[in-house]
Parts: sequence; structure tokens; C-alpha cells
Amino acid sequence: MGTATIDRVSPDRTDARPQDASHGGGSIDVLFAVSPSNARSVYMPFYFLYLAGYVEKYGITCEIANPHFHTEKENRDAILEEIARLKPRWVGLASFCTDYAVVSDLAFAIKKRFPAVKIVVGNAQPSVNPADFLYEGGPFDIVVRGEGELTLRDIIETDKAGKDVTRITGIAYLENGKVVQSPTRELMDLKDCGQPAYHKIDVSWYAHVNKYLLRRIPTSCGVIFTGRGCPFECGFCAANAVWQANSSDATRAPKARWRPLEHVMAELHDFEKVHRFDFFYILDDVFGLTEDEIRAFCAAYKKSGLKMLWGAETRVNCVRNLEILKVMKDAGCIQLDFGIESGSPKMLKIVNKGITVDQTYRAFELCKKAGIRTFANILLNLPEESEEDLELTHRLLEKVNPTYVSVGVTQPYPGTEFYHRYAKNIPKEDYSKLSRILPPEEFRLAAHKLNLQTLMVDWMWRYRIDTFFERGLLTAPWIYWRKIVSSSKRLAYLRYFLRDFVRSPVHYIVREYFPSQVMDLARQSVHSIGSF
Ligand code: B12
Ligand code: SF4
Repeated sequence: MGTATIDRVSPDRTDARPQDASHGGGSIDVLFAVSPSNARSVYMPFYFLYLAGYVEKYGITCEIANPHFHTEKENRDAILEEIARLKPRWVGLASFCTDYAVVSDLAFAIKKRFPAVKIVVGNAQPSVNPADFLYEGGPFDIVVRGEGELTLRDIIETDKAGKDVTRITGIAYLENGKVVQSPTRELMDLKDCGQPAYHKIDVSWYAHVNKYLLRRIPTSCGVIFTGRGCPFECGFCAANAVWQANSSDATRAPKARWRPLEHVMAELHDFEKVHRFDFFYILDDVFGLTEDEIRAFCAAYKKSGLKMLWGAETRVNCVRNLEILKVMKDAGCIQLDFGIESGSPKMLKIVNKGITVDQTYRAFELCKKAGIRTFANILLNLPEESEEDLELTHRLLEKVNPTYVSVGVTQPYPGTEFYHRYAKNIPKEDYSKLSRILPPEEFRLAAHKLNLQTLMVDWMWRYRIDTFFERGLLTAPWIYWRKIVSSSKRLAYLRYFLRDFVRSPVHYIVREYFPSQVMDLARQSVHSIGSF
């Protein structure tokens, strides 16, 4: 711990001023900079934590600029100051499609002020469409496609040795005005991956109580990955495109890999003993692809003696029987999140979800029997969706009665099957419109004519707030309360409950008596959902 990071410029901390160059002030190899639009996300920048953890093992010096100011401008300025202070040779940026404009603006600002700094960009959007980042006069020097650890290390070591970085596999670059992609790099063995570099950020900032991680119940919660990749191919998801961008087409490298359990347990140990999290959430693309994986994880966790409660993201076809759910519950699992998407068999087929409505019934019934909370993710605006399809989803939800429902509006993100099939070429200038909260009509996939924004708000209210009080709290199991009472952060929890106690009735009254204002409320909250 203790390395100076830009977390020190968080406005919420009393020692919140940038450091001067007194720590040495020399240049470092790479500074990773979190997108100014993600500065207040409850999710840590996992991509940079993994990259930093890996390259550091090989003597590459790096830091993570992770400011937490409220405005994008403040965050951008803080990052620029951090570059001035640390003088990195490379700056690493990460971009989704939705923050493409923000990340591009940051890159231009970096190049303008520090023309000698080289910029490497990775993550979902550069992986699925490197050309968005490589054009004449553009600020990005190299795109890393897919899994980044091996490629980034190669880039920095090759560059340091004064050799030609364009020979490296897994990248894209601009040559004579044309985008050139080098051969795809093999996926790494996750035992070489090592631990995320938590010492590079202020983890305590992420340990604040919030209800967005273990969804809808207030927790101080760490997020962990036990593996990478997913063998399914849902039409709305670019996960395969991201990870396959790194696998050889000829060998069809395995799409799902697991970290060694001892690495996972060591990370969980630090979650509880060092960072004082009370809960953790497994954010694998799909947790529990095989029953063996679940059993091994639960056995190792029980053996570790750690006491955090946890939840995970999985699929209804991975919930195979009551016995395996009991094993999970016995190991501290309190909630499972499922992408059930729709109650219409026709929609499930179009989505290529690989699940049936019956499997959803069964999975929810088994969870209920086992006493595990259920979180159902629903998608509206699926291709060719009719009002009858929506009705079937209502019926499914009424029947399975999830503990909590989350509703999203399908968007044709680049890299997805839906993008190729329905969206064709969305100009990169329009990526920021790909919003699931306030979806624009131009990305309508549904056949019905219902207004997408109103539909979204209607469903959100119908399933999210049923009562005068935050439903998440009312449905929390007793082991949750036991955990809260025994937590060293019990006062922080109390403050959070009191805040929700006041907020929820206010939201309820607004919904009941000021329906036309509800849309405005949704508009205003779009940037704060899932943020501190
Ligand atoms: C977890 C997750 C989230 C989390 C956390 C995000 C976070 N902090 O990373 C939350 C819930 C916040 C989230 C939100 C959204 N997400 Co999301 N998310 C994911 C998910 C499931 C896993 C990402 C992850 O953390 N993987 C583990 C880490 C270690 O891997 P990684 O991030 O890919 O990083 C590796 C490589 O990409 C590469 N790399 C990444 N960055 C960099 C940078 C450099 C310099 C280098 C060299 C390499 C590199 O190296 C890393 C290590 O190998 C992916 C699906 C998937 N499986 O990829 C979707 C995914 C990335 N999300 C997606 C989308 C669309 C969104 C939203 C826009 C959805 C929405 N409208 O609300 C928002 C955008 C929020 C934002 N502006 O940041 C899309 C992206 C599509 C696209 N073309 O951009 C994906 C692919 C899923 C999908 N629907 O298709 N997401
Ligand atoms: S939505 Fe989940 S199950 Fe479907 S392809 Fe993406 S990661 Fe895999």
C-alpha cells in the first residue's frame, strides 16, 4: 500500500490535494487513466487493476489515475495534472462504446499538452472496432485487442528496448492511413495473471455502503472475478467478441477459463481482513458454468474460514438442482442474479439465449426452496418484440416472483450480433446515444410502437418500488441483518438506511402524484445510477 495515486485527489477526502513531485518525480512506464465519466462508479476499474498487477510483476512501473470528482472536467483536469506529475512514457486508456467521446476528448487533451506521451487504448470498444480509434490526426497510438496483460507487457518492453512495437501480436495501429491488425494473441493461462493491483487505488472509496453491487441491499461489497469468458452467444452481448478477439480462430481457444482457487481465496482474504468488506459479489460472465466449479469454490471458501456473505451472476440453466444451491447457501451465498430477459419463447430464440421459460420457472423455484434471493434482469426492446411478448414477460415475473427485478432497454452495442443484424453502421459520434436508461427511438428494435422511454419508466416503477419503503431492505434475509449488526461499519449502514427511509417514500409520492415529473427524474438520475 501507500503508493501515491490520484485517489488522493478525491474531493471526499481531507488529504485531498495532488501530491508534488517529492516522491521522486521521475518518469514511469505507464499511467492508466480511468475515463472521467466513470469516476464515481461503484465498480473499481478492474481492467487497470489486472493490467497493473500483471505488468508490475515484470518490473514495469505504473500507476492508476482514478479521480472521484463530480464533473467530467474536474476529473479530466486531475488526470492531466497526474500526467504532468508522473511523466509517464505511455498513458493507458480504456473505452466502452458509450464513453467513446469522453475518452477521445481526454486523449486529444493529453496529446495537446504532452505530445511526447504515447497512448495505448483497450477494452470492449477498441477490441471490437479498432478503426474507431485509429485515424489520421487521431490521438491514439496503439489499440490492444481483447485480453490485455500479455500484449501490454510486450508493448512496453519492446518500446523500452527501442524495437518496433508494430510486430507485436494482439494490436492494431495506423500505417500509411490504413488500420493494420497484427495476428490475434493467444489467451493467457490465468495462473500467470496474478492479483489485481489494489494497492494502486484507494479501495476504501469503494468500500462505502451502497445498494448497487449486491443489488438492492445496502452492502460494503467487494467485487471479484473467479474466471474469464463465456461459452454462450447472446445476441445483445459483446463479451465473446471482446475475449475472442484474443483467441485464435484456428484453435478455438477455450472461451471460459478459471483463476486458480488459491488466488481467488487470497483476494477474498484481503477483502475481509484488509479492506473490511462485509460482502462480495462474483461478477464472472457466468458463475457456475459447471457443478464442479461451484463445489470447488464453495469448499475452498468454507475452508478459508472467511465470513463475508456473497452473491453471483449466473444463468438459469446453471442452477441444476436443490442440493447444489444448498451447498452455495451453506457457503454464504444469499443472492443469485439471472438474465432471464423475456417470458416469450420467441424472444428467447431471437436473443439466442440458450434458455427456456421452463428453466426460468425451475431455477426460481429451486432458489426459493433453498432460501436464496433472486434478482431477475429483463430486457425490453428486443428485436421484433410485440405487446404480447411483453405480456408474457409480465406473466413470467408474476409467476416466479423474483426478490428483485431490473429492467433494461436493449441497445445494439457494437460487437454484438444485434449490431451486425439490426444496427449496421452506427457512426462513432452517435455511440454516446446507446443508453439503456433513456433509449433513443432510432435504436428501436421492437415491433410495437410503445414509447421506449415511457415503457422503461413504467416497468421500473412497476417492479422496483412496490411499497413505501425500499423493497431491498424489506426482503433482506436475517443473516444479512446479523452481518450488519456485527459489522465494524454498522454506523455507516445505519446512516444509509435512514437516507433510504426518507428517500423511498419521496420517490413513491412523486410516482403516485406527479407522474409527469417521473420522466424528468429518470433523466436526471441517468448519470448517478450505480454511482456513489
Ligand atoms: C463488469 C461489466 C460492467 C460493470 C463494470 C465495468 C467496469 N468497471 O469494468 C458495469 C455494470 C459498471 C458495466 C456498465 C456498462 N457496461 Co459493461 N460489462 C461488464 C462485463 C460483464 C465485464 C467487464 C470486466 O470487468 N471484465 C473483467 C476485466 C478484467 O476485463 P476487461 O474489462 O475486458 O479488461 C481486459 C481487456 O478488455 C483489456 N483492456 C481493458 N482495458 C484496457 C486498457 C488498456 C490500456 C489495455 C492495454 C488493455 C485493456 O485488458 C483487460 C485485462 O485482460 C463486460 C462483458 C465482458 N465479459 O467483457 C460488459 C461490457 C464491457 N459492458 C458493456 C456495456 C455496453 C456497458 C454499459 C454501456 C451498459 C449500460 N448502458 O449501462 C455500461 C457502461 C458503463 C461505463 N461507461 O463504463 C459492453 C460493451 C460493448 C461495447 N462495444 O462497448 C460489454 C462488452 C457487455 C455487452 N453488453 O456487450 N459493465
Ligand atoms: S449475456 Fe452473459 S451468458 Fe450471454 S453471452 Fe454475454 S456473458 Fe455470456
